[in-house]
Amino acid sequence: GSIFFTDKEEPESFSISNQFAEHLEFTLVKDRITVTKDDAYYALSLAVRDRMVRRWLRTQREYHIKDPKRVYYLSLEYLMGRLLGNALINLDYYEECRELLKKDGYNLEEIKEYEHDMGLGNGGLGRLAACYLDSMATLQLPAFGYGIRYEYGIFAQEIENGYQVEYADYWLKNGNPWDILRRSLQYRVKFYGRVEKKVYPDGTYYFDWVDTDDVLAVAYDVPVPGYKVKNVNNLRLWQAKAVSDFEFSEFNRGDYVEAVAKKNDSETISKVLYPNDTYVEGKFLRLKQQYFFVSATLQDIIRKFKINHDNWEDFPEKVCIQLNDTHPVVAIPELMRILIDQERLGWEKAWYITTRTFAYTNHTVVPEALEEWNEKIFGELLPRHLQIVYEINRRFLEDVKKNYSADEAVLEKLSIISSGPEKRVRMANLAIVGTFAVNGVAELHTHILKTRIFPDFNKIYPKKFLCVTNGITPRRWIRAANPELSKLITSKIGEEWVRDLSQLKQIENFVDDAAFRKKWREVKMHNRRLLIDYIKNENNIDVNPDSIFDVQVKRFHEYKRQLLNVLHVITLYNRIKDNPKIKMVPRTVIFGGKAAPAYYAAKMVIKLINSVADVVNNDPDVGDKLKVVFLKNYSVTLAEKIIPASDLSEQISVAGLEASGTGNMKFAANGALTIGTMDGANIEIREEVGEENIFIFGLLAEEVVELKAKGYNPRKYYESNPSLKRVIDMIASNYFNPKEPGIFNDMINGLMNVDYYCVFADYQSYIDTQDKVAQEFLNQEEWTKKSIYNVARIGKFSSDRAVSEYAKKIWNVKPVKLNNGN
Ligand code: 26W
Repeated sequence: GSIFFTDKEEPESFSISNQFAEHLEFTLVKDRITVTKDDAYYALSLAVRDRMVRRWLRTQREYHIKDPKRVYYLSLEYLMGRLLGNALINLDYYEECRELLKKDGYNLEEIKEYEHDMGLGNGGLGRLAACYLDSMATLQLPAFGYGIRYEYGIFAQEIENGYQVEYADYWLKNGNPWDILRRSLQYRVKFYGRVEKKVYPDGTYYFDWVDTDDVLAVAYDVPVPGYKVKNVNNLRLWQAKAVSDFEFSEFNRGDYVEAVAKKNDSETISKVLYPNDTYVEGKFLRLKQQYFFVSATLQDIIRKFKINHDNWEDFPEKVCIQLNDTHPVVAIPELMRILIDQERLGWEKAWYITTRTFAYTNHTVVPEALEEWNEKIFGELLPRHLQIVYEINRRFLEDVKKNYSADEAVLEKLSIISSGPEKRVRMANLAIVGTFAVNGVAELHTHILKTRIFPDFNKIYPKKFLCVTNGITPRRWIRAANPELSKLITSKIGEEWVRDLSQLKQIENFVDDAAFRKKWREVKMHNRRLLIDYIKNENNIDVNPDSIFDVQVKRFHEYKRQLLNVLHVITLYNRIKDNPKIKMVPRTVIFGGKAAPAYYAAKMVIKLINSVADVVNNDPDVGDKLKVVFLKNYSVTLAEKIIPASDLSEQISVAGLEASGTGNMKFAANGALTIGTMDGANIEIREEVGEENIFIFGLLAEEVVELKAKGYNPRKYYESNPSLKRVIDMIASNYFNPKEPGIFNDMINGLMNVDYYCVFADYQSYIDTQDKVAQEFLNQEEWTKKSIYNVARIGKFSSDRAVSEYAKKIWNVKPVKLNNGN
């Protein structure tokens, strides 16, 4: 007999109460007197983790025995949020657990609040990775997430005097009950050094990467439970550790303490998440993070492959590696290096294997976000990889010249190395050349990739470019975040919708049921009241519960145009000031989001919002007709509070720049109507919900291009539109910032002279559409119908659909069902 529970057919089931108590006493060493709420959170999480462990082990064992093709999802970011509530829901144990805790005198809802968000990501890309983990587990796919265990996640945002101020997010300060250290899983990662050519007596040769400065990668595993299935997948996060057994060089032997301390510097590699999205800094440490992550991950993947296989040709049949943007693209030359220098395969064979293993997802067309590494930096840190990249490029361009007619200009655009005074490694070009599939994240985005960003690549590889429209997990974003709506839906159509979101279609049958619509509104009001309390606590603002909850929450970026939203707010304010007795539909305009710490223009938009809020919220003429709320420190957890309470979802990027958006999907799935441009997935949301159930405005993507081509003059709009002129003049004349005159001068100058993101061009169309929104909100019955249609028709945007498409069109992986035991 085995001592392991995993081996028992019908292991005795654990009682959560017992295990909760055991962890409080034995793991945390607390008693009735010393126990805190945070202890309760920690002990409960460990008890819930215990319930996952057997499934987790069994899942990994089953994948090992069945040896199916596996997919490895490589991402520098995972915005997981809190894990306790999600684990309970996916284990189908939430209610039972709450009741058991109640008997012990604990309130689950309250305990949950002690969990610190796992915020190891910036925004869209990081949260998408987290949603996909949930769907991959739910679809029972043999999938593995890999990432970095940053000690500091995305910074905490405070607002001081209206300005964003950043604080470090030391999320591990009270420990983390969810990840487990794999004590024996450590890999050596090499940096720097030089390449040595070693020649055999027979004249053949190979390259050796020597005199390197090494760091260890240690594995921490996080369980990823599927929804109501036995599969528990794994997210493996690497932490950097100094090599422990180093010898002192002749040179520093004298200074022992200094030498040991210096070795610890290598641990800074996993210290902190880079807080920019859509802006590349080109920092050494960032490239170190990327290679550290990729090297450890490939070593782990290859170790697993070798357990069952000794023929490298099987590698692409057994392994698919999905690269989440270009951040892990150094994996391409790294696999080449391993195959050629270590496994001693020839170039052609190594290239054949490599290009059949990797697939790449592009997440942005914003030019500042396309990664390029200065060749000197790249070559200093990774000398062998630079050689390999050059050789990949040489052969690629050779091939293009031979098989396609391409002039010098086209060759320069295709080249992985940019020419010019400062040579750079273009990671997107490397990604396209080194993979078998490149996908965009929405239809329009894919179209723009093919026609505008990479047209020459698309000509060479017409079948390589695909679209997989993004999706969101209905477990977190509906079932967990909106329990009241979930109950109402389930009362009508059962609860299968949670794993098959297309079933929401059935609630269309109740659109004409006035009692159902009333309940629908009651749910929204319930959620609104929770948010009202939160706003009162946080910002001390009294919000009118009958106002339109008009919400824009997302990272701050000029292309997302929070500024356009502010111009609308000021326009409304002016209408009130002109006629304080005006009858208007009350609105609460809510903002949330972080700006990259070095992104001055975005930070000034935050300051403007807070300045406008100060004036508007304290003006007695305004009353409860209009309120402006900036909620600080937007996060996954805050999103879960805000989105279910919203009526209007602001998705107002300048057309052509928002690759997809995923917030847009979360809002619609919770019954908010969208006001948005024809950008990203908004277009597909419109297609699904019907044009009468969404508010579309503004220039189309092609119109933006045309306007710019013929010479866009924002001043013309300013001069010909009195309402716009008045709003801009107010900002310029320090109306909202009398104590800090001039602070918005740069912003105003930018708008008047360049307006790169076409705020002025879309202003009037936006205002008109907002007026239409207000009109339609007056008719609550009709508005409720539209809200129901939005939810009923949102099925396409489940991450289950998105992940199934990846599995079929790109990965070629199939589910591994787990049924035995518990
Ligand atoms: C190197 C700095 C950096 C960091 C992150 C550059 C770019 C990024 C991301 C690619 C930015 C990002 O999160 N893009 C968003 O990806 C989402 C998921 O596909 C899309 O829904 C958003 O439209 C896109 O902006």
